[in-house]
Amino acid sequence: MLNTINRVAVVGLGYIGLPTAAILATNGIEVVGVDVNSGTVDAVNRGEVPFVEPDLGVHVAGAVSQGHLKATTETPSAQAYIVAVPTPFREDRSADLSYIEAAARGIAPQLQGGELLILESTSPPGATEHMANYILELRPDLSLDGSDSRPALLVAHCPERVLPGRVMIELVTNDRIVGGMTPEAAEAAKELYAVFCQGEILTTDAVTAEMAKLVENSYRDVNIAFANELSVISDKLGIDVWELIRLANHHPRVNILQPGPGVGGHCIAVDPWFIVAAAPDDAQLIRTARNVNDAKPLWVVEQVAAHVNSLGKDDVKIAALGLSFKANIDDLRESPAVEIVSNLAGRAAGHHIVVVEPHVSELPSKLADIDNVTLVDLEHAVEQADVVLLLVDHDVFKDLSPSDLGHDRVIDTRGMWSALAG
Ligand code: SAJ
Repeated sequence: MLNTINRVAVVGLGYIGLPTAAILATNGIEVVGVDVNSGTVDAVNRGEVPFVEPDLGVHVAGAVSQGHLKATTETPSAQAYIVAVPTPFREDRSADLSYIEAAARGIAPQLQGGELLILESTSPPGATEHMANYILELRPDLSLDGSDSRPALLVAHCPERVLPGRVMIELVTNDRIVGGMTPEAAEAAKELYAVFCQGEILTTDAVTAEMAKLVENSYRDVNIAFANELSVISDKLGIDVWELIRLANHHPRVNILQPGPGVGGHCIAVDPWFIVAAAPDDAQLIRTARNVNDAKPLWVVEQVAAHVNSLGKDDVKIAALGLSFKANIDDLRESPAVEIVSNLAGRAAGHHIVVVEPHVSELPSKLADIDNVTLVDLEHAVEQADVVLLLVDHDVFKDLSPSDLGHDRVIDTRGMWSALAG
């Protein structure tokens, strides 16, 4: 059926929507990207990418210059729609589906029946059904199954699983889960993804696909929480946690992840809460893991504050290396590094924090107005720093070494230098 699909609208041109639009377009599909942000739309139409993701720029520039990809703020008519908008959580940690509803309001007037509608946004169980019902309320002349002679829509959930920093590779190579509101919808979505996905495409129902995505990220969150808890225990016991994990991982069935300053990003720190909200009495391990990881930035702040106090100086200079939520990207969303610097600045009011983040040109709003925090380049940061606080293991920091910097002034929250030494 999908051999006939050659025009796709991708709603939401963010970290997932734009790569998906670009890869479809470079595989010959006519793609229209839709975004509420006219700056993003203009950038894409110039063939530019408004954020850092390796190889994405080449794909976007190529697709735009070949005329296969263009962007607009108005949802056009298309044979298939891919919705890739944010699903943040609210204050009470329930999912905010308002962006999905807004996308659905844009799509609904364009529908004639027979279109494929795919929700890619990470969603709580039931969100795809919610989107389908929301559209059918706006368009009671359509249906999901062709009943009462109303033309059918094919609605599916296809969660993305790509790793920021490797998106253009993993879009092609990862296996993919496709959950349909009907088996026909799952098959149709499978055919569309087969245009670029070389991994296995596994079909199921929509709610299982929603849950599979949440479970994958919770699995990782729980395992990172284990590593983070080990780092706190090891510190109490005077053990080097990096060496401990390296040794334990020699066991053939043990593979402990790496402790860090906390878990950031918009996925792993968010998605487990959707499971907790769906089953609050039962999701105990998942909730505890979230709390362990959420507590880690404050633990780092306490460590640095204790170190600063031990120096007995009034104007300590702290060089904080890295702000993004993980290595070699510019994404500062939910970044534990930002939280640590902001908290530390309040705690160490008389001291100065110089921040190095080679992937951004200005401090994020949370730090921009703090007097004792400035963004500087690497050389200026470390040369006179009393404390060198490594928050992100960017490649550009790997040339520094604790022996050059002086071991007694280094706090390495990522174990980067320990890993290089080991
Ligand atoms: N982190 C650690 N220790 C580790 C691994 C990660 O502290 O051993 C931290 C990172 O520094 C970062 C956070 O966890 O702050 C998340 O990083 P990540 O690399 O684990 O994951 P994300 O958020 O970049 O991408 C995840 C991926 N999910 C899984 O690996 C199960 C990706 O495949 C998903 O597509 C993505 O979430 C998403 O969009 O949901």
